[in-house]
Amino acid sequence: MSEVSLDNSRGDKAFDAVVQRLTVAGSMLLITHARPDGDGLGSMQALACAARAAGKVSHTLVPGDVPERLKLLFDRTQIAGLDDFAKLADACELIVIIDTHALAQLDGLAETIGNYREKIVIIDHHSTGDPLSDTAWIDTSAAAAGIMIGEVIDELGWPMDAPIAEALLAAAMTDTGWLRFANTDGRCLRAVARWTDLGVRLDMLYRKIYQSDRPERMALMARLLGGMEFYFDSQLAVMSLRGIDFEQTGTLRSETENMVNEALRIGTVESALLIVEAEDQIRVSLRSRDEVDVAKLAGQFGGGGHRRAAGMRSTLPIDEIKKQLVTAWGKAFDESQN
Ligand SMILES: [Mn+2]
Repeated sequence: MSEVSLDNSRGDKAFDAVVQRLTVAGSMLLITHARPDGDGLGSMQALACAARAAGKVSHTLVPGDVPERLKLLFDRTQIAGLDDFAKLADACELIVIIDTHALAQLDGLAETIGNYREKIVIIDHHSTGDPLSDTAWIDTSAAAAGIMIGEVIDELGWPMDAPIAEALLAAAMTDTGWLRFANTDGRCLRAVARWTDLGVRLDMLYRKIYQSDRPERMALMARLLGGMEFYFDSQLAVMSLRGIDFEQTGTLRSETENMVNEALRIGTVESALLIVEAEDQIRVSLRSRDEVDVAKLAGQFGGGGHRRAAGMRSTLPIDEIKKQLVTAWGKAFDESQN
């Protein structure tokens, strides 16, 4: 993956170009990343609903499974899968890729998406990715893709109602850890205030997203916390979950979402890693406070993301990738102190 440098300020050429493409398109296919989160799904649903309210045809697609609990939250638009991609991509005038511009995040689409380059528009806030289109608004200062989608909808003058606002709030609130993470800024808070005023109950949204766990997930969490390891004077916390942990607790890989953040409750912890053994590969979530850029760290292993939140995958055995990551983190931390 390469660093894409584009003009990042609001109201710039990239923003205008995206708005222009959306203005003239009569039909669009909206796509977010595989293993979708609240930001990807919320952004996609909000734009899809606003586009339909503006009289346009819009479809949504995820290249892979949608977690069950998020499916319930974002059920206002039917989400297509990989099998429908070619048909929808051929039929639609525009393909909008939201909350990613990395081929590695598009899974089964990585091979074919390049054939549709002329139709593609990117709306993303990640620093790492691939040059999938010439029309790309990539604003790494945006707290969530949902913030950007809200600004696009406003600029287009498309209708904004309470359900659309709720989808955007789900996007912004989950990507900021309910307004706790360092990416929470005035731009985000102003948007959150405006959307809440449209009649969204934030407490109900919180309950739906964060207080609807199954008991099984708590059992998985207990294993995760019990097995937490510390390195470098407890500045690095490493958590791992193996296949057997999921089998014995009756949980799914998708239920580990947000668990990596638990380690940041500890005062000394500068970075946290969650290493998950999936079916055919290892998935790692990385979080950091200030010193270490985990997007760069993940980049050493073919991953990417944001400075303080990143992800990567590996086919190495779990103990080997853990060893390599701990060593790489130590180096990155030392460098950050110079
Ligand atoms: Mn996001």
